[in-house]
Amino acid sequence: MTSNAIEPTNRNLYALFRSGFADRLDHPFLIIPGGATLTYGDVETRAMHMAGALTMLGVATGDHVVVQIDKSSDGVALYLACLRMGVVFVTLNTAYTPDEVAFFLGDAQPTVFVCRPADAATLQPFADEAGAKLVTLGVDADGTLAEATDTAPKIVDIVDSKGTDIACMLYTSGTTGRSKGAMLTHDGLAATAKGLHEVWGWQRDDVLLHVLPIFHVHGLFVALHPAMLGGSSVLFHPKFELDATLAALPDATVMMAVPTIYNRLLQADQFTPEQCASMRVFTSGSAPLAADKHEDFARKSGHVVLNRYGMTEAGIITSSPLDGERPAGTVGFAMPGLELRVVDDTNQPMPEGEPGMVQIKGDTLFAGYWQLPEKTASEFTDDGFFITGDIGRLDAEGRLTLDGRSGDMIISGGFNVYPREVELCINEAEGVFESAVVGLPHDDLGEGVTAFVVLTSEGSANAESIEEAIGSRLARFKQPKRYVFIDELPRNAMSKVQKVALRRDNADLYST
Ligand code: MCA
Repeated sequence: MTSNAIEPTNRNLYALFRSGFADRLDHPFLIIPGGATLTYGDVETRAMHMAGALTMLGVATGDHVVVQIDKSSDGVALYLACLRMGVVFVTLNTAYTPDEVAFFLGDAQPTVFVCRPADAATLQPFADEAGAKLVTLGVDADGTLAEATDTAPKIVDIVDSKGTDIACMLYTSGTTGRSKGAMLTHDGLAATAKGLHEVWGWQRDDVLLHVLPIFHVHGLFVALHPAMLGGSSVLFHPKFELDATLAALPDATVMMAVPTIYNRLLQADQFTPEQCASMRVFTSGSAPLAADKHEDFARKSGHVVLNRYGMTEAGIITSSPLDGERPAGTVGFAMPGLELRVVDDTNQPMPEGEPGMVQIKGDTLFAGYWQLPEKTASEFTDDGFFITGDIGRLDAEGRLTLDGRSGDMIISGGFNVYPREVELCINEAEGVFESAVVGLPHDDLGEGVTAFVVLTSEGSANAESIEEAIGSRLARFKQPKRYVFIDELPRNAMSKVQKVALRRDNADLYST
């Protein structure tokens, strides 16, 4: 049985989801391990009251609400409240430091900033600076926003949105190290949700095992959205924890995760075909799944992982088929309605099997970077294709294999890390002359953030002193796992740092 979703006239994304669960308000939606089970009706009612609380805080349609909170059912209700109100939901990685949050608040200029109760005192000055009201939301329905919601009126209307209205804004960094707000529309997110619902054969009685954060595309749009569209249940884990995940597998039918999570399952004796007997599909993305791990996974679980390829700016771009071959190392075929090409420097299609730049055009694409029209324009070709920055090749059937990235972005445990941002911080540390940051093969995280550092002539910096200097400025996951001190950085004739050489000559740093 598939979703009852019909095409509502109101293009508000919430209206689309509701058409999928309207007849299932008593059906379990968020099943929290060792905790409550909330039905679709419970979460919707909470979202209506939360919309009332936000309205009383002065939030209006079109405003930005920035959120940095731990994963919780109230966090989902807050997201749905923003959708219903036509408010732009801007969610931040909980690992971001106050310095990083200060940048996002200044850039996004929210009416309200929702943070964890424990962070309120530290972040209040940054909210004040940005002119945002600060409220708090904890994981046990605690915090000032939760309290306000308990007594706020219900707002039962869903704002009539245009499909081109912005629903969410997610920050993604770039080669310059400056984060950019990717504006995602109701229609764009709806296209991704409907595409995944179709391509992954979503069943209303599916049970999604959800162990990812919901501050990124993967956990929020790729996982939660198709589940809501189907009115399906979600085993809503606060975060990935190996034993809890293994224990939940027999109750689930669908799991989505990053390769690091699957790598860890592979190491567990309890990860067996019997433990996975109820599972229908394991999807993997946000980082490449190594071919050997893909094969190990099939041997251990009896399931062939379904790889897919996505980006914050584009949602899911390609997916391996639900029924059909899923060769290791490939990421499948372009999603329905998406045009994909692999081209050379003149935007001419590459011959079959030859690597080139992946470019895409379609309904799931973002509406641009917030307040950066020139930067946005520079990432599109004259004929309207978005330049992904990823290098790939197509086989005779149109199946995509990714070969890497044209820039030097690192993907660590599924999180994107932009070397320039890290280098700028390290270079300001006492005693450092310059640095180069690269990703090196790391069995658990995929790539380990690694810094090659040249000291000033009288410099006496070391790993501890640099960590001290950058600790409050960069989220932990961005901070180098290793520091390698060298006399000089390898450079070519144009004195450009040769990161390829650093990667080649240090490939086994984490395996020795
Ligand atoms: C945690 N740590 C990390 C990472 N995660 N270090 C590097 N890279 C990471 N990804 C560090 C913490 O800072 C901490 O360091 C130590 O590891 C243990 O922290 P803990 O929270 O316990 O980490 P974990 O449980 O080991 O987390 C690993 C994880 C997590 C479960 C793989 O990183 C995760 O949930 N990743 C999913 C990311 C995601 O959702 N990506 C989707 C992006 P210390 O002890 O020193 O403080 S969306 C996307 O990419 C596109 C659009 C797409 O296609 O999906």
